[in-house]
Amino acid sequence: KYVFWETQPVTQFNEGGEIEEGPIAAPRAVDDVQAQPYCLPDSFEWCVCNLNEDAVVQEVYELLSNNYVEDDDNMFRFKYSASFLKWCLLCPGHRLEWLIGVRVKASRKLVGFISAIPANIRVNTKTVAMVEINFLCVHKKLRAKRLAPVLIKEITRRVNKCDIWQAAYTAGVLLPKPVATCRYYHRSLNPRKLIDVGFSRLAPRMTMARTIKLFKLPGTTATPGLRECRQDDTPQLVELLNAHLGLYKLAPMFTPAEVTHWFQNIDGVINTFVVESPDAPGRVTDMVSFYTLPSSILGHPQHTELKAAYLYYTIALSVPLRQLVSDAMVLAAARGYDVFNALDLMQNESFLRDLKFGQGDGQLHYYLFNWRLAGGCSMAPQDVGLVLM
Ligand code: NHW
Ligand code: EN5
Repeated sequence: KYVFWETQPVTQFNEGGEIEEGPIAAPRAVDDVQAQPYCLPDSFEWCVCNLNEDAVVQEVYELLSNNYVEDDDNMFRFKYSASFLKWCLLCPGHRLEWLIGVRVKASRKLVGFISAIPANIRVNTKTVAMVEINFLCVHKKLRAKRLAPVLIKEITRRVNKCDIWQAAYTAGVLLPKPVATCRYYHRSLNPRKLIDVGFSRLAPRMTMARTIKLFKLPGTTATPGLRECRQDDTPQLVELLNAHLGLYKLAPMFTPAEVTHWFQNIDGVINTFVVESPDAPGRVTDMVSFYTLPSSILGHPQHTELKAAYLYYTIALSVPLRQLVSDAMVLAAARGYDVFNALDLMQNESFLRDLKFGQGDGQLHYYLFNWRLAGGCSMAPQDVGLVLM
């Protein structure tokens, strides 16, 4: 039973019937939103995590490195880098009061976090000013004390104070009620290490030598005109992205400032490549991007970190998507990544098998806060055009 989520404006599991698509809770005025922060247990206090300060980024980085998401068998834990957190959370339109920390009053130790960033998200025909919620984390020693609902209510209040009433978020856990459920797929770049650390296994009747050969990638990319994205590509990318994302039922709408921010090249954070047409110099026809999210390898004597690339947004117009993603993997392999990950959303199913991805044991549920789909229904992974970090 979902004691907290039953009280929230989210689609419940038992819903159905003739309900219309749109907000779940009646619209309210900003002035009617509670002015006071929610109460925390006595020994804790709220803080704003100003990620422009290196010492604060370091505290958030350490909280997440030690307490954030693990796989089902607790073998790996996400280890977002400090520079990744800055890229992700200091995006266009960010508000510092939406980077919420919880500290122990006595020691000032950071023990909780949640973040919101603004995003225009289209659901079917309606584009809604929303926030994306991410990095909800409570220190391991303070689990199951109902702190998470307080963090969620407080960020809801602060976002509502800015006249925003909807949110999108993803989670590996099942909550009321996913708008879509995607699967993770993994493509080995460094099979020996993946097998050594228990991320993958040697297939039956396969030797290590044959496995390494199976996953070997070409030394160079196949697409003529493929190059790193530059800031002056933004106008063309805005057009390409917003047109392409129109194919999906759930997708962001990017402003030029957002395209410049989300599709740049920051070593070890985000990589974006475009195809500049060999026939029409200056004309961008395709793009592929991936972000870097390493995981700590828990309790392994030799290896401590798994270097993973996650496929972000792609647009394939002049070459097959399979070729663009293959080139992205070649570039990732050359940069020393161990594994290349993707979800089965957008048109990704079209290349997963050919490019030797295998299904992972993790799922990713997509959720909307205060927005219901017609009839309380959900959509297929291929209808999802939104990738969150
Ligand atoms: S998903 C990653 C979330 N983080 C982790 O998994 C890190 C490791 N785990 C923890 O830190 C990406 C804790 O286990 C957390 C829960 C903090 C997860 N989302 O405090 P209690 C995101 O960041 C519900 C939502 O006792 P705890 C997205 C749970 O069902 N709810 O548990 C975040 C229960 O409610 P119920 C979650 O283990 C989206 C209640 O929390 C959840 O000490 C947030 C128990 O609380 C999750 N991932 O702390 C929602 N995990 O109804 C945003 C558990 O069952 C909504 N719960 O009684 C929108 C807000 C903005 C709106 C604006 C208009
Ligand atoms: C919100 N933005 O479960 C994020 N990862 O499959 C929060 N499995 O890495 C949401 N268990 O299958 C987080 N190897 C939800 C995901 C949480 C992390 C998670 C899964 C995704 C994962 C790996 C390791 C499993 C270790 C044991 C996995 C098999 C891969 C193999 C590669 C070669 C071909 C066959 C498959």
